Amino acid sequence: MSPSQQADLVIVANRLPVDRVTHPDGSVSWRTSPGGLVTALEPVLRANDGAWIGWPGSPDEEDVEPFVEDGLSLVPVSLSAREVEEFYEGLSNGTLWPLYHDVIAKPEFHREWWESYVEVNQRFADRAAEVAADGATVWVQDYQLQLVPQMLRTQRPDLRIGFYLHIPFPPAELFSQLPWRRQILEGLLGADLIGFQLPGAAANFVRLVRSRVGHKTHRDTIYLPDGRPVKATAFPISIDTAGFEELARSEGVEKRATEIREALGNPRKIFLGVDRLDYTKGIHSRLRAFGELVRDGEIDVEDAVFVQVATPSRERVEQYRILRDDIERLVGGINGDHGRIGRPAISYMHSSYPREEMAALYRAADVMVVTPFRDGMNLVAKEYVACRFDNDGALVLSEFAGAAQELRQAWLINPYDIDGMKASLLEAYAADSKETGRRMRAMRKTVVANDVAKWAKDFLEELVSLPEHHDKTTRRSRAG
Ligand code: GDG
Repeated sequence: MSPSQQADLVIVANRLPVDRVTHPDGSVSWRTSPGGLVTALEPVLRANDGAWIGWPGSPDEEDVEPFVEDGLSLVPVSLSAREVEEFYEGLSNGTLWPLYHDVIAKPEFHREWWESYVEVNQRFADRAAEVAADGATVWVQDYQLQLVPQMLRTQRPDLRIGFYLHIPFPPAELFSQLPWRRQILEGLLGADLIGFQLPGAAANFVRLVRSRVGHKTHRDTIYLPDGRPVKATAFPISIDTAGFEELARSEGVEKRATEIREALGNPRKIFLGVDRLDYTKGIHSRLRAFGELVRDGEIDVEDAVFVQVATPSRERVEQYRILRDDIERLVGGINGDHGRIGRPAISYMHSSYPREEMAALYRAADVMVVTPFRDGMNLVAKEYVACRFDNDGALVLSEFAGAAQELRQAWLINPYDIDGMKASLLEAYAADSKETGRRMRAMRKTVVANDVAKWAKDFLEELVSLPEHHDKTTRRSRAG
């Protein structure tokens, strides 16, 4: 698609898959930020004259024209500094994120944040309405854009509209706290197909629509008063499994994994945690559990080390700053009490790394520790499995991560139960290669068979194959 044409497939996401870089002379260039989503959608976008609508990632008053980068048509939506504060950091990450994750942190409700959310959603919907060709498929992503499906349908009833929620969808008891609950439900119902990570989330949504909006439902389908059906069902997301495995097998990564082990003093076992620094991820609890095992003499710092990578995230949001301080205090305390010269109990990095370094860490780690209190899926757990082509390595995984529904052979834990977590960490630490191999082989089968390309294909095939709803009064006529 050239910037002036319309697209048959449109992805609408909060972020563009590129970062805007402004140089000292004022010129602008773009740096690709390849994530799982773009890897999955790139082939379909190329095959379907696709376009991607999103925010380029820095507050910016002036509009940037659509452009083509590496063969992908990108349509930037700008946000002002105030909108970043109110729509993005505010309603998206200060209200919806904690509300949808079991209220682990207290959600804040501010009316001016909501107004900004509505305005920004409208801007994304307007952009999509301009860019989508007649009868095109539009796929809206995630919790920042839940009003877009309905806003878009009002302007363009000819479109096929899909929506995918990457985070959990909460039970009615929690969702009902939201002052704008009805608007969100109605916003989502503008879609023909709404995808969730897990069947439980889809069931929460259908139940809420029945009780709060009053529409008829049957299993995973909602019937709107005009007869239009909306399907709400689970499509568990995944990763580019083959891509990760290939990277993990590369000479550079293998060499780097050896270097990492050496730099850590070649301990017998390496525990690893890799997370965005977020209070949903259970980083503090897992480090506390590990610290207690060291304190109790169950684990010796001469034998084992815990490597924790915490990627900087949402640093302007107060709760994230508090969390960072808490974790750093805990790590300092544990290392101060139990570390020896050249042998810290925990090696902590507040930093982000290239994909190659992530793969090398996964290769170097004997026990991968993933302990969220609530997580839509958790891709880190799947990436670890994808990189273990040697069928070795132990995965300790919270039962509250979506991934636990598929990776049943992990050591499943309850992150609220510190003693239980300690027992599982010890078991995984002591497991022999026969045991880890048995578990890893089974998990690898799952992750190889269900990769992100299959996820995208399953969703889009379902979306286009849904029976067409003929409502002549609302169909858009191009000729007229
Ligand atoms: C949301 C949902 C759902 C992390 N640090 C670095 C880095 N990462 C990459 C990981 C992984 C991704 O970021 C994190 O994905 P998760 O799934 O673990 O978690 P969220 O960011 O919370 O994602 C989640 C996901 O959406 C997809 O639907 O699974 O439940 O919360 O891919 O590898 N990558 C690089 N450097 C880092 O320092 N290169």
